[in-house]
Amino acid sequence: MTVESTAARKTTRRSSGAKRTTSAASAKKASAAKSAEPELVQLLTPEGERVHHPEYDIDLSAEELRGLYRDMVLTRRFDSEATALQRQGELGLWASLLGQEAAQIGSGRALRDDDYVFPTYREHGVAWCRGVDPTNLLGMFRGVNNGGWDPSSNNFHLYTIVLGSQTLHATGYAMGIAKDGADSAVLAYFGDGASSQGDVNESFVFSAVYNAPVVFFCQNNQWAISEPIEKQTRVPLYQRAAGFGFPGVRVDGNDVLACLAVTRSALERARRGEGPTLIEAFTYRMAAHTTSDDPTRYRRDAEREAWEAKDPILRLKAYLENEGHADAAFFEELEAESETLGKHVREVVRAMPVPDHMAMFDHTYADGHALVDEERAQFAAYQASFEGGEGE
Ligand SMILES: Cc1ncc(C[n+]2csc(CCOP(=O)(O)OP(=O)(O)O)c2C)c(N)n1
Ligand SMILES: [Mg+2]
Repeated sequence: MTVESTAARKTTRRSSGAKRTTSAASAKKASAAKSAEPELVQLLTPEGERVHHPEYDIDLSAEELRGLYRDMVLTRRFDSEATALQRQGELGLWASLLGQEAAQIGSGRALRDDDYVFPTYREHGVAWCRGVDPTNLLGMFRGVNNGGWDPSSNNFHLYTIVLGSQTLHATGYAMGIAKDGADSAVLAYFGDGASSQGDVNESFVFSAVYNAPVVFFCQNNQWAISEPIEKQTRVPLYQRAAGFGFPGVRVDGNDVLACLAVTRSALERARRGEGPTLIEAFTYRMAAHTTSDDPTRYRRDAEREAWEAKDPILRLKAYLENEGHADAAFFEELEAESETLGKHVREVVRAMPVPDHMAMFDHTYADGHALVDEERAQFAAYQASFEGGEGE
């Protein structure tokens, strides 16, 4: 063999090696791109086609499917009624859940009665699943009470407006029930914006190291008022769980079946003593942040329109119809039930008693307080300063 030919062979080898490297690199790149695409657990496509998932699946009867549909329709009706009441001046404010019905009904229906829920201020669908009278949610938004209900009667904690704080309450509660030896679990809701709060990250640390039976359900509705998700995180939110040492999963938040299956599985895991799970429900806030917000100032109509095609109610309706699981009579009855609910909500809100202004001082401290007494006296004098003495 000549020197040239050896050199030539070497070159050939090198060049084919280089080729291999190139194709291996591009394959690696392609697979990295693929794995960078976060997996979304989905059981019902936006077109209403049933698909299967190797890890999460669910077998529901036609009646159960109709039940989920009914929950979503009535929740949406309640919500739109509340928005209308605010526009009519009957409520001071409303935070709509429009678009998030599947995330809330799916996760809410995964709960057992003895499980405990810590909501934010937007979980009207979960409240519905817990059997909280929807009109109870409206007192605070009308400004006639402090937003109270008895959390222990439905295992549904009070609405929490201080972002993320409820995840710590949930973690502490979960650590407590674990010490009691109960096999129930805790479900804590929060938003994509709240995921940046220290409280949420602290609750991840505590729940992980104490193996607390809590499921964190993050509704990533893509916006925190006017801040887009890109301003909250550089990685898909569910992937954060790995850094704390527990599983995270991203579910199609507009797919009620997938939300039910994934939440049920995470709650079961918590009950078995295997610790927390982070569920990221990938969804969209179709309405404004609250009735005080104008989303046209910071987001495009086209974005909302793209999500309208993924509507959680329409896709289940398509599935029910295609499979013959619901007939025209079912949809008609539900429409009538919806009307009745709307009327009931309007009547109850308008009849809510106007509280005695002085009553706000009554329950600040159980045993009274000198400062509160002083404030009470000042406020009484202020009221008396108006003509008629009532401050009206
Ligand atoms: C600790 C705290 N900081 C700021 C606010 C004001 N605030 C109320 S709602 C909100 C955005 C929350 O966004 P996200 O967590 O995504 O929930 P979403 O409203 O989208 O359901 C902010 C900043 C607050 N309530 N609490
Ligand atoms: Mg949000």
